[in-house]
Parts: sequence; structure tokens; C-alpha cells
Amino acid sequence: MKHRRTVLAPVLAALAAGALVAPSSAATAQPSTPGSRAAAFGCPEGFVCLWEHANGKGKVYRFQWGATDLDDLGFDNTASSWSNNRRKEKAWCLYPEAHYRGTPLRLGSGKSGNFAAARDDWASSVGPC
Ligand SMILES: [Ca+2]
Repeated sequence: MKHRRTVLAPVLAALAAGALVAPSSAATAQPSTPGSRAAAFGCPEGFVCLWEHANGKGKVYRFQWGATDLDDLGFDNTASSWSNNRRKEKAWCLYPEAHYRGTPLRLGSGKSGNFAAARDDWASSVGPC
């Protein structure tokens, strides 16, 4: 099976390279910067954005109107970073329960950041305060 061996070698090399890259990129990730400019995470003007992971990484949802239940999007208890690039409202709020229930967390207009541990993977609805 000499042919198979030559095909496998590059694949194994790629896997080894990937394993080396992962810890390196995590170590160079920027620290949380609450209140930094919304553009930092690439959220379009007029939208509030929520990301699956910190620092604007992973799956993203962009909102122009509130979402009464993030579970409908498969995004319940998932958001880890945010950006509010809507300029017309003072703030949007995240809620720990669907239908805007529970004690809200304000997302200031023109701001972005990562959620602290207590609010990471926490939000179940989002909309103007
Ligand atoms: Ca998350």
C-alpha cells in the first residue's frame, strides 16, 4: 500500500500543524475591553451584534429589532461578546429569560465588549431597553 502512505503523510502533517496553532492563537487573544468602539468587532452600523465566542468570534447574529427568544435562533445561553452599533437608541438590553424577563444587562450605544463570566452564555432575549 505504498500509494496510500504517500497520501496520508500530508494529512498528518496538517493535523500536527493545527494542534500547534490552536494554543498559540489563544495566548495572543486580546483581553476584554468593555466600552471599546463598536467597529472593533465589525458590527454593521444600525445593528446590535452578538457572537458565540469572546472577541467577536464564532457564529454571529445581527439584530435590527429585538429577539423575544434567542432559543428560536438556536442561540439561547450562547452569546459571549457583543457590539451595539445602533446610534438611535440610548441602549439595548440583554435578558436572562425569554420575552425580555429578568434583570437586564445594558449594552451601551456605540460600545462593544466581552461578557464577564457571570453573563457569559447567559442571554435569552435582546432588544431596546
Ligand atoms: Ca459562548
